[in-house]
Amino acid sequence: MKLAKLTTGILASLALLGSQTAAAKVVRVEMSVVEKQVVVDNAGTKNKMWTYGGTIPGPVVRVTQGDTVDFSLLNEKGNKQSHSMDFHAAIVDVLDEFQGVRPGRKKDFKFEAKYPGVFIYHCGADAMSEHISRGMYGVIIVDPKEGYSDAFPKPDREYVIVEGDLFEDDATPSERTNNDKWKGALINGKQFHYDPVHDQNASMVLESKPGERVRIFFVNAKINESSAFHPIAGIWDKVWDNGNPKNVRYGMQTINVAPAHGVIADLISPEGRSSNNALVDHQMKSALNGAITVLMNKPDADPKKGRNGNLVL
Ligand SMILES: [Cu+2]
Repeated sequence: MKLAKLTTGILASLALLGSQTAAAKVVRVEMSVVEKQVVVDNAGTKNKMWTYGGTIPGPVVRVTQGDTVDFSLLNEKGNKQSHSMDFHAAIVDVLDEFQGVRPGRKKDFKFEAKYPGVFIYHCGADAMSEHISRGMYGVIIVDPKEGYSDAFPKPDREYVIVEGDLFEDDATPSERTNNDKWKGALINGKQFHYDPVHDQNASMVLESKPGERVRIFFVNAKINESSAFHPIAGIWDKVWDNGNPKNVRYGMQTINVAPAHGVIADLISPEGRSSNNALVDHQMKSALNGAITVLMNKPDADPKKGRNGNLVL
């Protein structure tokens, strides 16, 4: 999903703040809340979901450390619920900026993205467990102001993967809170979204060329359970906890990602041969109910996938 494509309900535009702060920008981000039926698997099954902009996850917001996000949330007329926006990249007042917005109303607030990393955003309206597990979450990437370096190299490909919950449509807020009526794990909004091995209806996989550095921006949007993020047949070359270049770990097998947390994880496939990885939540309950993503490393990899802002397939 390209930032430039955010025109359906969402508009992101950039404006220079002034010559004094040439690097820092004001980034305008608008989102609408849409309550609708959303397809949650590759077979076309629909569930009653609540969304930012009509998709699960919502649009990827990408700014640079030091930028100011100038944000508007429109809760569309005709929606039944109040909704809100909680950017984990913001340092503000929970009783002010993150307050709920009633249907037909709009709320604006600004914040400076002070820390680099990969952060979740989500709805915090009551009951939060229902709003998040019906799909109200997304990712904001804050690129470090220093840019790339030997310690934080530029990747060849970038993909965003968000793991979320799927509950029975009629699960109540308290059932969701207790993880009752849990049905499966969503990867970017669908069970087995990129896994034709476990789901014959799946039509997409992530791709790279042999030897490329593939960077995964991973966020766990499940409401109760951690994710055990592991690249089957590979080792994470480097992992940056919270996506901050200062928090580096080397040669990791499985990364524990708490609910509402994110990591950047880099994978480098063998050079000179084709190979495949399965990026899984190694908790079997999650993996076998939807949280498996196939990454194919092959010489004829699609040149567009994971490049030029194509972060979400
Ligand atoms: Cu909400």
